[in-house]
Amino acid sequence: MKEYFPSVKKVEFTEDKLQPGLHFRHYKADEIVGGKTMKDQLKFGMAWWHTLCGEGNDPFGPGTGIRPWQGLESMAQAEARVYAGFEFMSKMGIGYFCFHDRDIAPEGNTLAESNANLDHIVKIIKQQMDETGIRNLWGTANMFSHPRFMHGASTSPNADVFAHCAGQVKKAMEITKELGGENYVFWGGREGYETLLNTNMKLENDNMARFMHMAVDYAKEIGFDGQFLIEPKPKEPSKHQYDFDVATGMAFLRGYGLDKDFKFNIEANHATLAGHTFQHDLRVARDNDMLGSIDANQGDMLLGWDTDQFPTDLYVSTLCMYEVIKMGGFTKGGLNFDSKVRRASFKPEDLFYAHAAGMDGFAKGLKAAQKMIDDGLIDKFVEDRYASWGRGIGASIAAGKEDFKSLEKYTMQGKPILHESGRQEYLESILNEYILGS
Ligand code: XUL
Ligand code: CO
Repeated sequence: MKEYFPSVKKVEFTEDKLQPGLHFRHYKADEIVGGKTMKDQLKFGMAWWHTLCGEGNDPFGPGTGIRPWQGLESMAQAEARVYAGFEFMSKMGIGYFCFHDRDIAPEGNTLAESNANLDHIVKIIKQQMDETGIRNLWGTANMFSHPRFMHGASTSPNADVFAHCAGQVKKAMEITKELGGENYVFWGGREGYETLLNTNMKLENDNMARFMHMAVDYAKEIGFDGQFLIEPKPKEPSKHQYDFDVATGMAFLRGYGLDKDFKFNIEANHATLAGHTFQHDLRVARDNDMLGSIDANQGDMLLGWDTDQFPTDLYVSTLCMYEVIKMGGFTKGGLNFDSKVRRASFKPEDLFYAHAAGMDGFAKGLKAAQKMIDDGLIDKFVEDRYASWGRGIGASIAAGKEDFKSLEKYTMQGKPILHESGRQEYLESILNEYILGS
């Protein structure tokens, strides 16, 4: 069997954190953290589109990446990517992958031709999955690249586009089921608008909901038991995307009676584009029992777009894993590296270094978050901060026994209001200790 990355051997853990070269410094697949192996806690996934299809092109120039499948004709290239991808994941010890339909097989001239291309590649993927034990975290349909989606996908003003999308998602769900996908993702990159001057927003949202209902019905019909996930993003490529953030997505799902059928796939760089911290969107989803899966990456504070960088910021990975552990860990979800190497990191080995950096960042984050939870110091601080709700007037309000009149009477007694400090700086210094000490 041809080796696609001969310069790289299986990536292993080293005790020596400063040893140069390609190693894991914190990620030890079998180490138990919080009662489970790191591998099971983190459920890392490789994003087919970035790792196997991206070559570093940007609006100012073409790709720079050197990739072992370059120069082949499109179906041969798609096949080579499968073998190379499974070699890559095996060498990295990554247990899952995520894909768009058009990442794994080229689009044909007709839907039927595209579907035939998919069937051919899916067979090879299945065989590689059987051989390696690597699984599918989620599948999705690319309904944003082809020019037919210029006005949107299920929200296009053109009903023929809606029909095309239905056919495309039908097939994408079928192959995700065939590959044992644990989730199916909807990211609506062009489900939004450029100007309200030409947009019937109400109709577009109604249509998007019609589309989601059809997907739910079809999943039932074919017995697909993966979790449906909405991936919010506020903009890019649209000026305004309807699934702006978790709160907006939740209002949409509830308004159209879809909230029992969907959870969220939350991407770090999308949350920050929406003006939130990553942890904020994770918390909103967790508090509503809708945190499904995660697209792990990070943005750049100085740039206003989705840079999809590999996640190396330990504060972010720690607070992310804090939310994941607090929800009881992943069930169907996982951590998909929706991340790409920088354009100047053009060598094939850079793909390995980048994933290792992300995996180490999350391993460290997992350990720090687990320590933070086991110690209970921060949780206790928060609990104490709200202690007034467990006694006296607070307990009475929470039990529904009070109203405006009774509370006015209570306040008229003139009891002084006593505050405690919020101690943010102290808590931040404690967080530092968990990260440094884990
Ligand atoms: C785009 C993005 C997508 C989704 C899947 O910003 O994150 O790759 O994850 O369509
Ligand atoms: Co994503």
